[in-house]
Amino acid sequence: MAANKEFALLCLENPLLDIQAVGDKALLDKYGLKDNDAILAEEKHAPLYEDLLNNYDAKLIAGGAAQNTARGAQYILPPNSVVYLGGVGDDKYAATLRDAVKQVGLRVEYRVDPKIPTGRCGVVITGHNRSLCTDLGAANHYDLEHLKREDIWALVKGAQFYYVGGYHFTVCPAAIQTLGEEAAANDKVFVVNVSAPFIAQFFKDPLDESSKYWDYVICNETEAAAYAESHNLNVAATDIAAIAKHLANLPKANTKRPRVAVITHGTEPTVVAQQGVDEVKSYPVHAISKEQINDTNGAGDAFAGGFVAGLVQGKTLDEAVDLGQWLARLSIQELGPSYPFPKQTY
Ligand code: 26A
Repeated sequence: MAANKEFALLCLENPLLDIQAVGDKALLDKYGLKDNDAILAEEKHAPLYEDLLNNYDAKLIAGGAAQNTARGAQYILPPNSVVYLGGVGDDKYAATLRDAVKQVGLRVEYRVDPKIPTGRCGVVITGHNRSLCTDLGAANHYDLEHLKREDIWALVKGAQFYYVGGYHFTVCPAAIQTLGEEAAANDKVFVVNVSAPFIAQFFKDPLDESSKYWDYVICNETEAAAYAESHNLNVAATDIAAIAKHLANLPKANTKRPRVAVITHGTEPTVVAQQGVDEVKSYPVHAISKEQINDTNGAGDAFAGGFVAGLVQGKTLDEAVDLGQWLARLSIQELGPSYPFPKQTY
């Protein structure tokens, strides 16, 4: 059944400003970055941001994985469908983010920390790869107190779909658990995106604690492999179908909804497994020529945005996957995790 209430979808994670530039191997090597990865910044990465701005003609673009997804879902859905929560500072970068979300009509309810700057993500583009290096800043201070604040809690209560970006497992697992419990207790839909291999490796415990609440779990092939390894699954790290099946069949709190696991795989077909169903399905992506690709920063977030928008609209699983692939195809033609204007329709 399609949700027709306002702000049916509530998303939570880390609002970041992307400082994105085309780089090269020398730049990656200088900071010890892999060409296609997402990491938390260490001390040695501190000069990266100025380096990108001063020497690589970096652009400032709204980012934060789940905020990109929330913008994507609102891009598709009717006005006032999506609200996004996360922590920012009281600064220029936060103002830039507020401007960017206005363009698609996404409502944001930030926890504003007056003392800590808004988080930023250094994005180094090399070919069709992107390396993400995040200094979380104020995003790291999101807390349960904000989620439980009366006006915010009313939004939580009003929503029927929750989408949590996996990067939030590094910040406030208690908020994630609270949303999971709320979803399971009220038969709402709880969607988690694993978001990065390091979440499956180093934030395994909070990730696993939340797994019983997952109605939908989304990841890509590298996150699936990291999950298989960190959980000692008895399958090859490349056997995406087997990993999808495993994820789909983990124990579940709300037994009224069979879980669905969705694994994207770059230009390879997207793999989908359903709890209790033997057959694993695969769906070809919406291919475009290499020349049409601007960059792949945010491709997975866009997929998730289209997919959850489909869920909110009450579409079938096949249709929701297709909507995800449609939005991903649009996003990779833009600079960074962005969507085309004037708006395209599906
Ligand atoms: C905690 N970390 C590392 C992060 C992120 C992140 N969003 C939230 N938390 N690291 C990178 N990103 C975002 O991922 C998007 C691409 O998928 C970047 O801001 C980028 O927009």
